[in-house]
Amino acid sequence: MEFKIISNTQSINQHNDTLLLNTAEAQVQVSVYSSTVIRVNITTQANKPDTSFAVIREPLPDLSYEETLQEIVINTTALQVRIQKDPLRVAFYTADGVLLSKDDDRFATAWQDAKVINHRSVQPDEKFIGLGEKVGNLNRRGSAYVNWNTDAADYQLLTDPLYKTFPFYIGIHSGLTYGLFLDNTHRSYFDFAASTDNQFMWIGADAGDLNYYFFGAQTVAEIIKDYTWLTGRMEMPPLWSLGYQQCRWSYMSADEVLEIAQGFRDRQIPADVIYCDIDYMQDFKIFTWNKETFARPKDFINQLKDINFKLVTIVDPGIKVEQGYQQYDEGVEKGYFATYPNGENYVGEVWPGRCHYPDFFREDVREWWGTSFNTLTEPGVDGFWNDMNEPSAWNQNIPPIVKFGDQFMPEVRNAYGMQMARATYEGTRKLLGNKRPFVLTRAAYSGMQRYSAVWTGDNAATDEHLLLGHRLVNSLGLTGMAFVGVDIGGFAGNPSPELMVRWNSLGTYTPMFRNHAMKEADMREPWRFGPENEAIIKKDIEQRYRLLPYLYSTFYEASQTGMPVSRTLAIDYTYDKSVYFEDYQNQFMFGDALLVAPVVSYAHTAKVYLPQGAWYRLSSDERYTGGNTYEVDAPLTDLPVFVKAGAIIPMQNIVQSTADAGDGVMQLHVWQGDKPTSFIYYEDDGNTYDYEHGAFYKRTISFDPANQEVTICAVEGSFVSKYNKITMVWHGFDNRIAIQEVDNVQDKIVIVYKIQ
Ligand code: MIG
Repeated sequence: MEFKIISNTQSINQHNDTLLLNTAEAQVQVSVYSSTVIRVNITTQANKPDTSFAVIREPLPDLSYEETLQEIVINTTALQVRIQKDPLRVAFYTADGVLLSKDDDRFATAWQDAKVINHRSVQPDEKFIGLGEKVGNLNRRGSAYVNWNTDAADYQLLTDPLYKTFPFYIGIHSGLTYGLFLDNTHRSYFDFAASTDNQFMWIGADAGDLNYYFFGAQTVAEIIKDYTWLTGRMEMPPLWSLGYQQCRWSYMSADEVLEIAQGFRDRQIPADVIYCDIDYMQDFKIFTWNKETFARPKDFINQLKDINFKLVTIVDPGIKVEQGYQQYDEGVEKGYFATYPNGENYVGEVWPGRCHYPDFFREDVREWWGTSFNTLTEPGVDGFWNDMNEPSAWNQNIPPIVKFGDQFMPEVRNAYGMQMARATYEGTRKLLGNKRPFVLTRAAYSGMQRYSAVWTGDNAATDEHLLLGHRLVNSLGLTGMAFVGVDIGGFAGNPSPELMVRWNSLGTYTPMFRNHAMKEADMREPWRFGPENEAIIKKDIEQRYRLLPYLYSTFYEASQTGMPVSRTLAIDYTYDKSVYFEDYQNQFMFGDALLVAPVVSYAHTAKVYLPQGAWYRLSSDERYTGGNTYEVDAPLTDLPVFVKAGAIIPMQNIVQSTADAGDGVMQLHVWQGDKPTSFIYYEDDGNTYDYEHGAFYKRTISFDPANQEVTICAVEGSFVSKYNKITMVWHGFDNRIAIQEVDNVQDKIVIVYKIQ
């Protein structure tokens, strides 16, 4: 095996925005994207085209550096990049010279044949968070992971890899933060000092460049903001996709879909979305409808629309090998499929039998795929679920000689699912005109948030999966994915009624709230668990609908700053050791104001850690002093949820779906606190892209404890709010709780409430 470590700098040049340092082994290319974002690309193929699936920004046009005998220094207002010349070593410091992160002095960047490995020094108190959909603890120190998108059916608590690749982590030490994104789609490796020698950590990839972006902002939130500036942010999701979603593998006929949807309306359990899993198709042929069981798709979707349900249908990448099937014929004729090196189309087996795999890396193939959705959009499907796009071939290996265009499968596998979901998004967006499509994907790569929501694949109906699932949601949030769901109830197996109730109550506080079960599982709808449990499930779904104005505004924040909706406490309480303890690591903030403590189904009390500040139990307004742990009641009827003192939370009355106009009253809840707070309320039509042209309604609401005042600032945007009245609901303002109402919610004026 050939082994090399990067050695002395032989030449230093500047090419436009990039500093080029040559050693005998490689070229080191350094460019500055912003004062807090630096790219370092260590490449052995300096002349190959520079492309990325993730990055949507360019470096700053000019770069300046200082050179001394020993080193090269690039200064930004926030950072110092110090590159030692002999041997070449890269280090990042704050502007005032405090070390953030650097190469391991001995091994730095090294190669074993094509494999590139970067060894980095580790600080004694250093913690690591991130990497997206990865099992294990919030603090990843001591764990090692591989990125290789995998159909991880039956995954367990320590299974790695799973479906997605987000090679981005955040390091925390000495009261400092930094982030590192390794933009390389080959199989990649992250070892967070998991080796017995814990003096260093290493990251690497089977081949390709050591192409990384270093983030030096000094809060986790700012690092996420920079990472999503670099890789893009989500658009506003359709409002209906934030409602309750009912899925199953599969509702077997149009009649059954309608019956289930009607079941929600009959029982007055709010819901917005129902799904068709693979059995709606004819012989699992993508873009077809089963001729018998889904004979008249338009009729049945219209019936769903009449009762305010949206339909989401699944698509897999595998195109059935069958002459006369449109997508097969077109794909073969145009050469749209992945091939062997001799030009034959690769064949893998999945649901339809023998299949070809579209080459989603090509623009013409993505366009073709996108237009194929007309058989779904034309009858009225609104959401598009992308499964099996790791890609899966019954979980068998795809031979490494399979090619997507010029590239072999191992080079780009980790981005295949992303390109499929991108094709789905771009195509359906065109087909739907001005309406927002909802796209959901299982496989993903960094930047996925620009096109699609994700869910965490085939979990199981166990308490351990409930806890792990929410950690996955929170960790995905650190890597730009705000719109995330897990199969509520657990995909495989049958939840006990207690687990179903408990998991559903956590679903209320999960960015995407979808109940899903596998084929062999018992029916999973809210009314399958007896009347008492149904009542609790209904109440928790109703709570989701009450919170929608808050949730939608929180998604707006995600679209503007990349801040996730479900936030590990490590974002706001980065240096509080307790948030990393195994007992508390599952807790999270749902938006800015609500702290949620997931609880297993068999426990009826919970040990909860409340970070510093004051907190109120949402269900009782009982006040708690933060910086402490508490043993709190956690009956199945009342998941422990706490409100941060000073919080401002807009709510609404219970509606049966997001299409329901409601009573026109916004309930603006404010909890007493001793620090000034504010909340950006955001609303638009929830359905179209008109918000991009000013048709939104935005107001900053602030609470001033010194003057005991709540101010609702003037409206920005041209959209007319659906609420014609605001009701103030005060919490913790002893004896002064009074409900006040105001009618002029549309006015472009400042409303001030004097409390008392
Ligand atoms: O081979 O479409 O993760 O959500 O229900 C299984 C059937 C294929 C896996 C997905 C799951 C979906 C199922 N799919």
